[in-house]
Order: sequence, then structure tokens, then C-alpha cells
Amino acid sequence: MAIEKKAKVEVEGKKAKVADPIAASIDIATQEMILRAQKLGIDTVFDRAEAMKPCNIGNQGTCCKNCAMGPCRLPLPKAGIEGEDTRKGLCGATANTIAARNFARMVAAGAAAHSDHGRCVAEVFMSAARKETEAYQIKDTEKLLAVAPHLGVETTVEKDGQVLDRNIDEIALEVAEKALNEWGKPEGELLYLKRAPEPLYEKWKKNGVLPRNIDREIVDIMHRTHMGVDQDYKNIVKQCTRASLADGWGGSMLATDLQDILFGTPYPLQSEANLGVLKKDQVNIVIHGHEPVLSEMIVATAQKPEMIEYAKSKGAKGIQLSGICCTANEILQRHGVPLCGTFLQQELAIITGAVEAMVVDVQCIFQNLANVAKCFHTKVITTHPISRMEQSNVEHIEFDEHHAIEDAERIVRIAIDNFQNRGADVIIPTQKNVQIAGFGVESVQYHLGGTFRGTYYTLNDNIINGRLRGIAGVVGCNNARTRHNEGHIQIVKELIKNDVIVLTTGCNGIACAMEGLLTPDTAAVFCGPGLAEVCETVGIPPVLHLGSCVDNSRILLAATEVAKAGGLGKDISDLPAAGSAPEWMSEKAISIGQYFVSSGVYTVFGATFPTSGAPVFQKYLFEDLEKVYGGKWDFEPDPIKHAHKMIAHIDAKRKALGIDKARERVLMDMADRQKLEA
Ligand code: SF4
Ligand code: MSK
Repeated sequence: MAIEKKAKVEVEGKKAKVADPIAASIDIATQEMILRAQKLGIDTVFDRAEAMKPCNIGNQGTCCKNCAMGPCRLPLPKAGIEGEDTRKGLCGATANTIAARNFARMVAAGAAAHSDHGRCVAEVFMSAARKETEAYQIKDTEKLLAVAPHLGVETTVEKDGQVLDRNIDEIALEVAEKALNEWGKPEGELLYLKRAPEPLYEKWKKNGVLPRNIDREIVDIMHRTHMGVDQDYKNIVKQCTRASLADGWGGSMLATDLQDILFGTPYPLQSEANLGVLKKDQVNIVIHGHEPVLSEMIVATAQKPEMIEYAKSKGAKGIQLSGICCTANEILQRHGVPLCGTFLQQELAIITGAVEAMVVDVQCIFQNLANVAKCFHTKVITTHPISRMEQSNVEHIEFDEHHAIEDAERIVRIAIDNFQNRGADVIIPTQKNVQIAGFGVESVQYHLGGTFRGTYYTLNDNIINGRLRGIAGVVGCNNARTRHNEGHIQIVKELIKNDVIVLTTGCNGIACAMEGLLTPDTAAVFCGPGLAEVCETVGIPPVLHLGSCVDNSRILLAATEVAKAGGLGKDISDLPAAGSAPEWMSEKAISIGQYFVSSGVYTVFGATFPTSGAPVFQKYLFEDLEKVYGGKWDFEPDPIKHAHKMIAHIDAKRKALGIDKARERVLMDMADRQKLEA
């Protein structure tokens, strides 16, 4: 289909301002489907972003509706603030207080979303450990044994003077108990915090931000941001740090670990990405959301010979599973299930007319999916007790780990039965790309680590000798206020061109996969000579896909391994590394950003930043926090400048480490390395 500029269509009977498909996305498949939707008179998020402009004051973070005397709106004067900032709400709350409270509530919501996901996994893990369910078992005992000590669970016992391996079932049960305890224990601190480099842990301790338990830190934010409680933005940020650490080094890290133990630790595998993975002659089931507990069962069910036969009996050639958002990343990294698209493509998958069922769990799910589905035969199935939709065409099949297999079979059968209702007007874009995904702390160590010291030393060596300039974590969503995938791709390409290896998760990972950046062959085309050489030697892509949003915890642990391997300082804040969320939109991204910053990472956000209406508070985030934790926030909407801010930071860290000259490829001997470590 040729892309026409500015389609003129009617949306819901009215002449509506609609998106220019080319201006809305860099991706041809996305452009095609936006245009198809417009021709069919179906509005998508891209059109709605044209029709509705964001509120400026909300955008600046200075609208408060925390009590019924408001909303109090404190717009930033066009000329900026000269002299004292006298803006205040009815209660006297300053712009700093209001912006800090709003920011903190975003951290709370983000940390809650990740951590509640982790809790759900921990509950399923407990059922598996108690052997209450046939659907879930302890799959990766090696990972269980690796995780257990971090939760204070012994893996051996002493008997008659001998050290014996402890029974795996006993270990699993104790791990489940200890893990679940992290959400609400009455005293102490989170157990995983000690996995951080020691200087970082000491920094947190000194500043009094060690999280006590996961739930408490989130509740604390909701309390202190209630009307008339905490009115000191620095103190509010301190709690943001506690709650975000409870996310990154708590709920998210537990989610990742327990999922790995239950479903298997990811290992690099090949798959595909973009709307072109949908199949015209097969039953298409698209899985969307974040929690993989049910989707794991759907993957297993869809592969059963009797289900494939059933699909054939209904006229299909088979069953094609694919995914949107992070449930997609979860089943991609463990099973190679292809990615159908990013966050902004969820409606477009249905617009193809080829989707029999869209099965959703939690987070990042558009309510408008139900409206789009009404125009096609697609069944939208919600599966989570906390995530339902009001529209009557949505079916709810509530997942329960005790009858997970039955739930999955019911869902797959509904999709198969629906195949015969598919209309004749099916258009599946041809675009898709090959990807290698499924990297993790363990596989990065295997590919880039080598046997010397059994750690990340070879990776460090390549950074020290300058082949690799540094490491970037580029993560996060799409945002309909920016051109779909443009920021993601331009930033990642600029980084790898400058020899910065990229670790990706979430929708950035999907965007990179769609663009073909997740293959080793990419290295020769897009990378600087140093990174290209490393990728070609080791056989890895220059962009390593580490999984879903909760798997940003893998980036924290990979950074920790780099710091511990030596030669690049002692703390994450010493590393030539930076973080980025080019097109963020979710509150989870703010929680992730805050735990990156509080773990010592310079973190740049694109699209927009929710504190611009409170310059003093924003300066605290952008400058002063660095003195406390070694990391700081920044904002840069221009993708190339964004990448170069990260590169400048990486270069500054190289200089501080005394390895800036090594970019000339001076190979270091052991004495040089020891000097650096001293
Ligand atoms: Fe206004 Fe204060 Fe109430 Fe916020 S808490 S709405 S600033 S009166
Ligand atoms: S799915 S949180 S849009 S990355 Fe994790 Fe994508 Fe952002 Fe959702």
C-alpha cells in the first residue's frame, strides 16, 4: 500500500484531525496500518494525539489536585522566574513541592506496578514450591541455587561433619517464603540491596535510603504526598529513592529471578519482529501486557499437537503466537515467540484484520483495543483480576495458577473457534526483521566474559583498551507525542556508531528488533570499528536485548558485575556508562529512571520531562543528586544531542579512570590494570 500524506477521513462521523502516517512513525508497517485505520474510519492513538493536545501545566508538573480546594495550577511564566518564585497553591504549596509530589506519585505508581507483578510471580512460585499446581515447576535449579544465598537461604547442610547438598524442594520453599516476605516484613531492610557494589550500598546506608520493605516504601510516598505532609522537595526525593530502590533492587529483581527459576533463564535465540510476523493462514493470538505467568501456559498450550489439529479442523494451517509490549519480551526471551510490535502498535495489530484473539494481562493496555476490536472479529480477552475493561465485547477469563492449564486451553480454543469469523479484508504488512534476543547477566558473562576470573573481565578489558567506549542502557516505551521509534533508533544507532555497546529492554528492545539492530550482522553496517570488531569476534549483536521492563534489574546486575570485575572503578557511578529512555510515557519509567540515578547512572529522558515547571526542583534532580549518589537525571528531546550527552558523560568517566588515552588502542598489561584498580 502506498502511503498517502495526510489522509482525510471521518472519525466517528465527524471530520477529525488525523495523524500524518509518515510524521507519526518511522516504521513502514505502522504507517500502512495507520492509513488503513483512517480509511476504515477507525481512530488510533496516533489520530487522538493530533486531536487532543496535552495540558501545559500538567506537562510541567505544577498542577496539584491532591485536595478538593484545588486543582491549583502554577504555570511557569513565559518569561521564566525572575527573583523569588512566589507561585503557590491555596495551601501555600510551592511549585517545587507540587512538582516533587507529582513526581513522587509517579515513582510510587511505577514501583507498585513492577513490584505487584513481582508479587504475583512470587505467589505462583510459592504454589509451585508447595506443589499445589501441576502447571508450574521449578525449572532452573541452577538459578535457584544462585539466587538462594542472596535471600539468606542455605543451599547446603552439615551432617555428621559432612557438607551435603540441601534438598531442592526445601530450598525452593524457603526461597518462596523469604521472597514473599520482602513485600511486607516488619523490620530490617531488603535482602537484595547487598548485591550492589559495596560502595553503593554504603552510600545508600549513609543517606538513610535503604528500603525497609517493598509495600511500605510505596505507601510512604502516598502518605507523605497527601495534602499537608511533606513540603520539602529534597525530603520527598529521598523517599523517591527508597521506593525506586525497592522496585529495581526489590520487586523487579525478584520478578526477574523467580521468573527465570520457574520458566528458565533466557539464553540467546533467534526470532522475528514487527506486524509482518502475523500469518494470513494461521490462527493469530497476540499476547499483550507484562506478567508472563499465564502467557507461559498459552505458549505451551498452543504448541500441543491436539490444539494444532483443532486449528486445522477449523481451516487454519496452525497457530501463530506473537506479542506486544513486555509479555512479548518475556515469551520471546524464553521461547523465541516473535514480537508483533511495540506499545504504539497494539491497535494496529487488530487493524490488520488477522488477529483472532488479543489476550491481555496488566499494564500498557489501551482501553481503545475493545473499540477497535468491535470493527473486526477479534476477541479481546482480559485475564487479570485487577485489569478489566468496561466494554461489553471484552471477555474476562480470570487466570488462576491452580487451573492455569485449563484457562490457557480455553483461551486458545476461543481463538481457534474465531478463525472462521475472520473477514476477507485482511492486510498484513510484509515488514518484519530477524532478531537475536534473550541475553541476560549469565549469557553476557558467557559471551563477553571468558574464563579469566570467571567474570566480566574480558568485557572490562575491551572497555579499558578502548575498543568499546562504554555501555549504555537504552530502555522504555513509545510516546504518541513523538514520532514512533525515531528517538529509539536514532539514539541507539548514534551510540553504536560511537563504539558504545547497548543493553536494551522493553519497547526499545522491540523497536531495535524491528529495525534489524539485534543481529550480529548489524555490527559491520552501523558500528564504530571497535564495537564492530568485538561483535564480529564474539558473534553478538551490538545491541543486546535483556528482556522486559522488570528485567532492567538485569542491567543493574550486569553493571554490578562490571564494577566488581575490576579495572573500571569500584562503583556503578565510576563506569563509563549511561542510561536512556528516549520515548518514555509510563510512570514505571520514572521509577526506573530514579533507581538508575540512585544506583549511580547518568540517565537521560527524551520526549518530555514532568518537572519543567519547577526549575529549582528540576535542578536538584539534574545536578545536585549526582553529589549524593553519583548519578543524575537529564532531559534531551533531540535524539542526536541526547546520544552525545551520553557519550560525553561516558568520555568524562573514561578520563576520570585514566583510560581516555586507551581509545587509541594501547593494550594494557597486568601492571597497568593493577594501577587502575589501586
Ligand atoms: Fe491546592 Fe494545596 Fe490542595 Fe494541592 S494540596 S490542591 S496545592 S490546596
Ligand atoms: S511495555 S512500560 S510501553 S517499555 Fe513494558 Fe513498553 Fe513502556 Fe509498557
